[in-house]
Amino acid sequence: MTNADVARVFEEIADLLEIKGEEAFRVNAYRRVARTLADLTEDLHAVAARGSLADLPGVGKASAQKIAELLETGTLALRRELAAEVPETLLELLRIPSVGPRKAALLWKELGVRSVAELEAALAAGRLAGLKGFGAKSIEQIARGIAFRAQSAGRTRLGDAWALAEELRAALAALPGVERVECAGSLRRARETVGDLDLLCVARDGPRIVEAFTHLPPVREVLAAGATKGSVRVAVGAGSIQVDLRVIPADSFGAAWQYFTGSKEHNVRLRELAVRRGWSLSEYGLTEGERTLAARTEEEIYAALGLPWIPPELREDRGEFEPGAVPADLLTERAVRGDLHMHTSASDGRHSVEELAAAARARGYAYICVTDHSQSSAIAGGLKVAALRAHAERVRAAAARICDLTVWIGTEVDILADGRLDYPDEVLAELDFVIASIHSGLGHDSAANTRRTLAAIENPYVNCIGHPTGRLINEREAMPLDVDAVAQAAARTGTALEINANYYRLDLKDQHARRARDLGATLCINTDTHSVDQFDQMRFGVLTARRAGLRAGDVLNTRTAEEVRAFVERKRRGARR
Ligand code: DGT
Ligand code: CA
Ligand code: CA
Ligand code: ZN
Repeated sequence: MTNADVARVFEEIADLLEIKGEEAFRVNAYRRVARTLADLTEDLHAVAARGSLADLPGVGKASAQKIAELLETGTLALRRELAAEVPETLLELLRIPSVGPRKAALLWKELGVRSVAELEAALAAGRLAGLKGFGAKSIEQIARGIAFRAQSAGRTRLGDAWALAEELRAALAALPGVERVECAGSLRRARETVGDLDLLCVARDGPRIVEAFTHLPPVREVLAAGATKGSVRVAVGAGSIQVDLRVIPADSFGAAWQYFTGSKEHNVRLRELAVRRGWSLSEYGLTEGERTLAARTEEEIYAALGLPWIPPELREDRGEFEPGAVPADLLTERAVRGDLHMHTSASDGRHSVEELAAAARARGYAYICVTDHSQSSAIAGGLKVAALRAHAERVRAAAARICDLTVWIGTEVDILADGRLDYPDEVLAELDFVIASIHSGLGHDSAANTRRTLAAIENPYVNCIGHPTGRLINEREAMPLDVDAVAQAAARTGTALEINANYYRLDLKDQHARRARDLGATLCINTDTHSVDQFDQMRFGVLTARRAGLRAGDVLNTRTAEEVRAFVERKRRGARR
C-alpha cells in the first residue's frame, strides 16, 4: 500500500462515519490523519519499521495501530465493519458538488438511495421533493452537479483555470464603473487544481455589474444573479467550471479578499487568533464589538493580529503561523535567471534552438540549456549517439552566434528500467548539463522506483532529476517514491531535483519540494518547453515553489551562469558537499 492508498482509506472511514451519524470530533480525527498521510514525504513502511507512526502529527496510538494493520494486511477491520453498516457506494455520492455526508445520509435513510444511478432515478421520479433539507434550489443543484460530474473530473488544472481567470478579470475590469477586480480562492493560493473560481470586485453599481458578468462571452449558464453576487458556469478545456463574482465595498475589500482567499483551514486558525483577543473576524472585517479594527487591506488585518502579511500560497495551515515561518525573501519569478530543460525539433519540440533562444532572451534570461530526448524515447524522437553529437555541434555553433544569452547543450536522458542511463558516461561527459528522467515503466513498487532514481543520482554526470514522480495531474497518479531517500542522495551528491513547471506536472509537488529542501537538496524549476509559449509556465513552477516556502537560494536556476557551471563541475570532480 502506498501512502496515498492508506490516506484514502482514512478519508473513506471519515466519510462513512459521518454518513452514519458519528460525532464530529471522531470524524475529524480520521480526516486529520488522512491529511497528514497524504502530505507525508517519507514512505509509511519506513516510518512503521522504526516504530514512529504515533509520532506523526494528529496520529494517536489507535490510528497508528490501524495504519500498521493496513500496511501489514492491506485491509482494516474497522473499514470492513463500516462497510457492513453503511453502503460503500454512498461514497460516490460525495463526489457530486453540493452533496456532502449529511445530505448523502438523508438520501440513503429517507429514500434508500445508495448510488449516483439511484439518485438520478429518484430525481427523475421527483422523490426528492418534500424531503427535509432539500428545497427546490438544492434539488436543482444536485441535478446540475450530477451532470457536471459526468462531463468533467470536477477540478480544473491550475494553468487552465489561470488563463480563464485572466480573461474574465480583464473583461470585468473593462466594464464601466468597475474600480478593481481580484481573484481569490484556491486559484490565488495556486493550488494545483481549482474547484471553482472566486472573483471579487469593487464597483459603483453592483446589480448592473453582476448582470453584465452573466453576459460575458465565455458564460455557458447562469446559476444565480443577485445584487452583490453572481454565479455562472464557464467552459474550460473539455469540461466547465463555476465562477462566483462578489461585489465588495472598497472599505472592507481586504477583509473579503482575505476571507475568500482561504484556505478554510487557514481562516479557521486566523479567526481563533482574533477570538482569543476578544475580537471577531469575518468577511466584513476584524472587529471589537461595534468597532472595526481593520478591514480595508489584508496587511492591516494580519498586522492587527500580530502577524506579517502571509502570501496566499502559504495559507494552508501548514505551519505558516509559526514565528519566522514566512520567509521575507520567498522566491519570485523575477529571481529566475534561466531555464535548463527544453526540447527542440531535433526531438519532440516544435522550434529551433535559435527560436528558443530568442524567446528566452525576450524573457530576460541569462541562460538556457537544450535538453532533447535520448535514444530509448523513440516515440519522442530520442537521439542516437551520433545524432546527439551532430545536434550538439549545431547547438554550439548557434550558441556562438547568439549574443546576450548563454546557450548550453544538454540532454534529458532516460533512466532505464535497471537504473542505468540511456547514454554511456563518455557521451554525457561531452555535454554541459544532464537531466535524467523516468519515462517508461513507472511502476507501483516504491522500492524499485527509488532504486532507479538513486542510481541516476549517483552518476557523476547527472545534474538534475526531471519530473521525479512522473505524475500527470487529473490523468496519471504519481509513481510511489521515497522522496526522503531521493532528496538525501541529491543533497549529498550535488544533484538538483526538478520542479517541472508544466501545469500538467508540477512535479515535485509543493510538499515534496519543501521536504527536499529541508533535507538539503537544491531544487531546479524548469518548464520542459516543447513550444515557445510554454516558457510562460515558469509562473506555475515558481508558485509551486512558493507553496513549498522556497527562497531564491534554494533554486539552482536563480544562480548566475558561472554558478550553475560550478554546480556541474563540483559533482563531476566528485567533490562531496
Ligand atoms: P476550491 O474552489 O475547492 O478549489 O477551493 P477554495 O479554497 O477556493 O474554496 P471555496 O471556493 O469553497 O471557497 C473560497 C474561500 O472562501 C475558501 O478558501 C475560504 C472561504 N470559505 C468558504 N467557506 C468557508 C467556511 O465555511 N469557513 C471559512 N472560514 N471560510 C470559508
Ligand atoms: Ca474556489
Ligand atoms: Ca467558490
Ligand atoms: Zn523533457
